[in-house]
Amino acid sequence: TQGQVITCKAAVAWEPNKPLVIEDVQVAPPQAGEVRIKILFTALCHTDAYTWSGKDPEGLFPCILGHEAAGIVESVGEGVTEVQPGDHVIPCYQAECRECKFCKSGKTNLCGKVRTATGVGVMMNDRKSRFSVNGKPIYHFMGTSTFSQYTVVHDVSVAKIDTKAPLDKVCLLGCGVSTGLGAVWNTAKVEPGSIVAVFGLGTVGLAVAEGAKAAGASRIIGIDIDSKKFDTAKNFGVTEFVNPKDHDKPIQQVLVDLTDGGVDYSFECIGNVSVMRAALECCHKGWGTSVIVGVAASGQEISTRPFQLVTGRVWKGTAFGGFKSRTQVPWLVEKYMKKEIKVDEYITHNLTLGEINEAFDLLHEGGCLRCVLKV
Ligand code: NAD
Ligand code: AHE
Ligand code: ZN
Repeated sequence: TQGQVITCKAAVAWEPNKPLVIEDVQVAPPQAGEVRIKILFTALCHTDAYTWSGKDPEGLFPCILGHEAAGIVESVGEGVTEVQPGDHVIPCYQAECRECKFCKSGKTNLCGKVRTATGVGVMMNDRKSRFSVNGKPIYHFMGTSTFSQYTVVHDVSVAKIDTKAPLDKVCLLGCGVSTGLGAVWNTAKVEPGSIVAVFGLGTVGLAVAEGAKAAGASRIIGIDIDSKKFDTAKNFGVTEFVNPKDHDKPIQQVLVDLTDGGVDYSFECIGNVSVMRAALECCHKGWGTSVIVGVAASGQEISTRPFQLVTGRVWKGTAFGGFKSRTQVPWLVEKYMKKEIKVDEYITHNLTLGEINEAFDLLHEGGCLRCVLKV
């Protein structure tokens, strides 16, 4: 198949909010600096649902969504040296070129090399898509487009992993689990003994709890409006639960009262701007740090009294938990293989690509953390 167009099945989002359609999609061969991957497993993340909803300014239609996956390299374009056909890989929506201003700064995991293309659904080389249906181009998404049996990505967006790692599990390290762990370890740098608050106990929030437990946090307070989340959350390290619906006071006040003045670290893992405010304001005066992980819709803005920051609270955000993707995803896979981090526990459902619309329905129900699709 090398050098040839591949026709395969992919789930195409033709329009916002309209059911995805399994189509025969033509996938062009990889050009210079590109890699074509046979995707074997992909999970769904809340961000896929967000873009599908039409609220993401970077969501262009028609497109192929999906960014939490694992597969095997099918072929590589000219000049690609770091992976070859047969390698097991995880596509990374956050690239790592190791040579741009961002990569060389030592201050961020963001990479600038291909970001201008991935934000508008095309490849960097010719600013065109490698996907088409009957000659009509279909946009890429987040530089990954994993809801397809084959996808083409930039070589700077491919993490090569241990061939012994189970792809139906480690696909989760392509987004949600890594993001939550990294938010704690890289962005907040939580110290032993800290009091931590986690807003939203989906996969990302539970991974924050897991990371906080590993970092030695003394109290991990989970906040969710769905009390059913609390039982599972215990297994990920959450030590106390608060349901805002059980209180008349604002949730930030409830937490300040519970913690003798506020938490050391808080994490917003929902994407709700009023919760982001509460997460900042429940932090301890003088040092409390709040990390925004959730993605809020276009047009939404955060606010608080500047006095909150003047008096020492710190507001931060994180993309992919601050992990350098190509370098550290293989390391996260190794940690999983050594049973140092959980992954299997986040998988509540397994379906096939053909059942993707049911999988999205599940994502909106409380009982689903991650649903892994066999592609
Ligand atoms: P999820 O939907 O599984 O989890 C969200 C949780 O928040 C649910 O348990 C829900 O009951 C709870 N919730 C909703 N409204 C609430 C409220 N007002 N107060 C308290 N709890 C509330 O989502 P997820 O897959 O875990 O993703 C969480 C967020 O993180 C999403 O916005 C996603 O887009 C974003 N995300 C960001 C990054 C990043 O790199 N920054 C990476 C992955 C995901
Ligand atoms: N396109 C959206 C923003 C989306 C967003 O913030 N994405 C996160 C990853 S979410 C993964 O589930 C991210 O890493 N952002 C940094 C980046 O470079 O995209 C919008 O609102 O425009
Ligand atoms: Zn995601």
